[in-house]
Amino acid sequence: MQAGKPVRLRFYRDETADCSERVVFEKFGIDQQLAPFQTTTIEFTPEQPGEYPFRCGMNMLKGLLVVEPPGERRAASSPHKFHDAAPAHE
Ligand SMILES: [Cu+2]
Repeated sequence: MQAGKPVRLRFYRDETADCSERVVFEKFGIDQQLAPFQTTTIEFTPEQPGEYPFRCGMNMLKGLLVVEPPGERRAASSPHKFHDAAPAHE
């Protein structure tokens, strides 16, 4: 993700177990309930670069959202650039 750009995350909860009932992004003040077997969309805009952990309500399931400074990621992650750099093979 890039700082200053809106983020849209879609969580599909593929079970009814209590553990996956909530997703929490503490730094962004998000504590969202996830309905079983449905997709829940979470949107926010990280303004500062950094690493932002997210987790379930019980702190067992975990993930990490990495936010990079504006503009920095573009060159390295461009699918076109990657494609062009690959050797031709036919
Ligand atoms: Cu849990």
